[in-house]
Amino acid sequence: MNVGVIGTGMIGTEHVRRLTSRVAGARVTAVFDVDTTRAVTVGAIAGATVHREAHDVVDDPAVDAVVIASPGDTHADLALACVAAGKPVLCEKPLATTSGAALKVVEAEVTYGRRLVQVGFMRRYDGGYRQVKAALAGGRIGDPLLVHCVHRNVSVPPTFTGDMSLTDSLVHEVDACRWLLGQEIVAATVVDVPHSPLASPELRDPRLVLLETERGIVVDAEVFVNARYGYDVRCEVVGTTGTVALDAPSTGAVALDGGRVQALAMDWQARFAQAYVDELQAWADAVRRGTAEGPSAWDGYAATAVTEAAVASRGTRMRVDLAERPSLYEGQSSP
Ligand code: ISE
Repeated sequence: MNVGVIGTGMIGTEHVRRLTSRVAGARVTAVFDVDTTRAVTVGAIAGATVHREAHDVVDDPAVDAVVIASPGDTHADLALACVAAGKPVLCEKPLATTSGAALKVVEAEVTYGRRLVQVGFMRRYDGGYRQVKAALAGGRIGDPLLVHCVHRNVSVPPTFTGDMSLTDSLVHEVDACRWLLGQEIVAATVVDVPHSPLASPELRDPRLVLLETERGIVVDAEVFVNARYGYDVRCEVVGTTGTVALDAPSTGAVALDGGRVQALAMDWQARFAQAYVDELQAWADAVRRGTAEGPSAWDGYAATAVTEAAVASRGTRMRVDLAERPSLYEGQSSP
């Protein structure tokens, strides 16, 4: 399967490396980036053709499937182009920056008649999250009542502005909770907390967000993108008879000088390294079988609708009014 990769920044470069050396049955044959020098360097990893425009990757007759890893505000347009060309696409999150734009992708796919879009919610492929999901599915903790989520980044680049802690970071908690609980989120409230002096005031960092599901489960999600000490993602589901908590991949514990230290990943590439490989492998396998099975365009739309409500919240409870879910997405909670 020949893959075209649009966007060769941090995540795009890693996807090219993974598709080249870790994923079976796929190879990267075309790339594009607004920074041509970067595209040439990354393209050389795979011996790929470097295109002059993003859309040229989609239109390249030798490209069977596309990975979109360009900035978020370009995603919806490119995903629509892939659907119009009938090409399967793995689109990094968020699917779109507005719920209206995400819904257009859903509608285009419904018109096309079968799923072509997978959204890059890689946590669904993480071993720890899968254990939590299995414990819930097996009824091990009874009925879920509430969920505690923590999402802490060491720091963010200067390009990370304003509401991106909701649209780019919280969006993972939103998808993880929808998937774990098998329910839509119907309301979001951002609670004001004191801001870290180490973060730009524009960021309002950290943030505490309350999410409510359609059956009344409440999620409290802390997003702190300048936590400094490490990349720390936590999730604990509290049920009627027990709780289940996410384990991070083991890094070993070093006992030294009267203490015991457990290393943390310093960024998501390290923390979710295996999840990214498994996500790409599952995507490639599904595409080669002529199916699409991972997080769908509907999941991308629903998550964007929730983060949009969170952005609008500023202390007030905002309802999330979703469109009606098309039958194309019924029964989809994979992987
Ligand atoms: C980033 O874009 C990601 O997707 C990471 O998984 C997330 O942890 C980080 O907060 C985002 O900025």
